[in-house]
Amino acid sequence: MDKLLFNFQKTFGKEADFYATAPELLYKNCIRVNLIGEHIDYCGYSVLPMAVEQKISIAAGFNDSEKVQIVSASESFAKGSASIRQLEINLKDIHWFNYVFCGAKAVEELFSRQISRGLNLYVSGNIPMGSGLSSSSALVVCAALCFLQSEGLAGKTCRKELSDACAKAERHIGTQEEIFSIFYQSICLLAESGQAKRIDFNPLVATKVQLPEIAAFVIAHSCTAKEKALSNDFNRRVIECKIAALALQKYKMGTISLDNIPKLKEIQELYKGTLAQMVHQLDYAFACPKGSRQPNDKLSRAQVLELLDISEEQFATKILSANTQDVQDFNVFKRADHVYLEALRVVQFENICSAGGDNTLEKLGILMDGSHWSCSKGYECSSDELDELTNVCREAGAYGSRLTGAGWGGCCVSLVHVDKVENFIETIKKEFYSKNADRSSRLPNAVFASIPSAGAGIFDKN
Ligand code: NG1
Ligand code: MG
Repeated sequence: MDKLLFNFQKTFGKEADFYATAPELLYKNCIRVNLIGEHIDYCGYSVLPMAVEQKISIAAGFNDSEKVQIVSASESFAKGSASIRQLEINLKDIHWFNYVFCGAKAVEELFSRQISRGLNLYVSGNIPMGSGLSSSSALVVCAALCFLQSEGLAGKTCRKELSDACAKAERHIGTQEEIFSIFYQSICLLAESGQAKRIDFNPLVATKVQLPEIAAFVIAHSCTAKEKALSNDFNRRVIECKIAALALQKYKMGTISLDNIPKLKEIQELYKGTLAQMVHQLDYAFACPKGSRQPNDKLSRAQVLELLDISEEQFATKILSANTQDVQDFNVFKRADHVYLEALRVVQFENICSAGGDNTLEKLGILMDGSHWSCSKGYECSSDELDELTNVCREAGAYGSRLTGAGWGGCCVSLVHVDKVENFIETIKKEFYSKNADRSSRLPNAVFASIPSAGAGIFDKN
């Protein structure tokens, strides 16, 4: 920590103001690893993340320039600066430091007022962006904590309110599902020592899930990263889920509510069916009467309009997002199929944890592998490297291994017996990381065993 303060002083030529007087834990934020439940939060379904040790830290100090100035400990990260009167994010020119501006926006929106004082921020952390470990959201939350403090607002909000505000603020960077993707922020803020949480949405509730004592989770980076703000792959999936929900609504009701697009979970409530039954409903809703198309085929834009009985204009304005306007085909069935089965795996994972007994790790591992293949084949959000890495992990003795976070790169998480962690890590170093120079250069930060840890520290005194 001394190093952080030292570097702040070296960079900005004066001491970090409130870091120096603040307790150790201020402005640190943990990251989370999602154990199971991928790409279902924005469909309304619960997910099961765990907070881990790795942290982002920010040292902060006032400046008189009415600017927010941001420097990263990593030299490959550009410096950022913006006037406090114009903390706008240019979506055509996204940089890592925009997540800091999102944190400022969260505070502005939460208290309906503008940031009033310039701030110098020095950011350090050992987690790369685009790792699938919510590093971006951890940065948003961590920055928001700094602005709360600098504006004299610390202690005037609670974790839930702040999670919500941070999640909404991440939309400034083009992530589409603002409100529903709050699980990042929420686990960052709601995590408690030694626990995984089931996070439910609407209303936001975090419920403790006791993991087996012999379970360790090893997180390993695939050495390829994907920043989802830079492509439309993520938002495209969100749209495909919306189309699926509308198609199911149409099949059941004969009409659709374009002004209030239902989530797949609300559709399940409409059908009053189990998750497994919903998978069958998909077959009916997407069956093609003339047999010219299989239910799981891609739909062309014209077929979507026909299925939902809407105009091109309604489609473009009510359903598509800014960066999906030009998309011509939609993989609707496969995406919804993944969502319902993945939601079911989350329920099963939690049930197995609470039942305990024989073969618990084996059972959890099967669910994790199932989740990975569903992400890879059904949601198509894996990558060659992630498929390779998860295979290496399984062969090295993991009970199960899966990509975590949005995917297309980033990390995987593997379930390993606590006594086998060291051996396991040695094996994957040999079988994956030593395969080329780029991979080996990323060690030792690329792999770590997770120690469930406490969430962001600013509220810990209250
Ligand atoms: P990552 O890759 O950790 O940023 C993204 C979404 C999550 C969730 C996962 C997939 C944001 C801010 N994050 O996570 O809400 O949908 O993908 O499960 O949109
Ligand atoms: Mg992210």
